[in-house]
Amino acid sequence: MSARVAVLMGSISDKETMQGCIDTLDRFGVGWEWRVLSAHRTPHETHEYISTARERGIQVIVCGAGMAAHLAGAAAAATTLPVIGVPVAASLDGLDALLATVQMPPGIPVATVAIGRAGAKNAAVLAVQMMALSDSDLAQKLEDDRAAMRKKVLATDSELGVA
Ligand code: RP5
Repeated sequence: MSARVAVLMGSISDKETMQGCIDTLDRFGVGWEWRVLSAHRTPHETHEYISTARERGIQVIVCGAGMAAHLAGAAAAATTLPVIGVPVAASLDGLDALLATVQMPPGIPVATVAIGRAGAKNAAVLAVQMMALSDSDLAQKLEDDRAAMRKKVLATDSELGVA
């Protein structure tokens, strides 16, 4: 399966958080590749990877980083592919990463999701939603996923019972 989503993380210490993204992409049957690349520690390699992503068939880029989280912003600056940012809680409960990821200047957006593993999962769902605009199989999988979630919540609701 060829990779359609690139998942980048600023450090191997972000891997546990970003695993949620990978697992969710697997659940939708979407091909991915992941790399450890840092806006600060490997700026040249990051730019090289991002600026050639489109020609390698990548459609969406997900970046997870903590602290002064500039990876998603640096990626967005180097491509016109959509970039989704996952703030990782490496310090200050992830508030530093959230602000660094979300506060992009006009013209260079980063679609920023929730802090941590919930955000990593939602980054994958959002990437699938973007690709589903031109992929009816993925659109159906999204509908099925919503239906499964609804069923699961209603099952737990009925299990609660009454006094
Ligand atoms: C960021 O700094 C990384 O994304 C990571 O969340 C944080 C800490 O990195 P390490 O010191 O654990 O490599 O660049």
